[in-house]
Amino acid sequence: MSDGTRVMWMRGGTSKGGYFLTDDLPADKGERDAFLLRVMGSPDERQIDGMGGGDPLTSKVAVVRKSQREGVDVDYLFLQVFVDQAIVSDAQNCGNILAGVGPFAIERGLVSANHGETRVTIYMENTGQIAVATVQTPNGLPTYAGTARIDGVPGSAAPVPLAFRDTAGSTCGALLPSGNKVDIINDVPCTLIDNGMPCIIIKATDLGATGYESRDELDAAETLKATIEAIRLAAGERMNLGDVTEKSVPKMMLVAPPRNGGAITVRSFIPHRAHASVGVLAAVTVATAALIDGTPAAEVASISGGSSKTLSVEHPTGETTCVMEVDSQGSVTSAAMLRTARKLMDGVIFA
Ligand code: NQM
Repeated sequence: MSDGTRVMWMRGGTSKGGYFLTDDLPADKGERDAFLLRVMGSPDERQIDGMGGGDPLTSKVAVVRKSQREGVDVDYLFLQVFVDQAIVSDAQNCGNILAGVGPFAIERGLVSANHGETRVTIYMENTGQIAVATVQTPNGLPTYAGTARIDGVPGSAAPVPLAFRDTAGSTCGALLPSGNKVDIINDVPCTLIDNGMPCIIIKATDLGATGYESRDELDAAETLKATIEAIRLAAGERMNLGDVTEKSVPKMMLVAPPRNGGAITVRSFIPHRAHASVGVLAAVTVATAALIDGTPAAEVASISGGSSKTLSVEHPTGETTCVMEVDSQGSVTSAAMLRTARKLMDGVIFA
């Protein structure tokens, strides 16, 4: 029997997964993916023979190493381990798992911490962009206890604010990869957009939904899901993503007017299961669409003026606040969001 492989299991935002050092994983991609499938127990709906929780939001992996890049502390590769298919995908980023990367990097000695708080600059390998996480390090080590609350996670924890810059076209090459604010796909007006996460944004009512459904209601809506998947497959090429049949992007975002004083309501499919809340970069991308006149998102959104805009994105389990900076042309230049993270276990895994 092997001695196992070092891993830390963490909650990052509203997701959960295994955090590995790059050097602790097989260098060969095929071997690495086979190993991670065994770690999570995929493919199997219940992931009974592994650590995954039978949900894409708990079947995630962060691979982290010290960065050789100027001004960057660590490189972070996100891997989505599919639950019921033998697929490990690096085709998307994950802003929730990102919330654990700063604390993990400090815990593993990749970054030396200050007494107080420590800014960790992270190169996100999936999209080639930078995020800055601020980690609470009162005694030169991360603390996970605190008073920050995020919807979708019970209780409170230490804040981990995340700041993003230049995320436009992260995967699709342009903010609006088709060159249009609105495309009609299968007779439905859609915005194809990528400000950190490739998303297709549709008014919920255009698909016969309200946009206020629960996660369970959406997961059970087979006809709606088939309509959404047909649009997704048709849009892949227009988003420069090629055949997206086996990809976890684009994400499908159904929008509606806010009901609780926020800016917009969203129900998302990631892409086949409904999200329990909303992804971080997906929320940033929806908020960006809401700031572009003439899009389905702008039609339902309620947004105040000013160059710094605080957009509360309402989702099935509460809301997520995005702070967006816009320039004089109204284009989004940066985004920030509050997350929290928690170290759950540190040890070795046998796979
Ligand atoms: O959009 C789930 C999550 C995500 C992605 C998914 C995310 C993001 O909530 O940045 O965080 O869309 O598969 O963890």
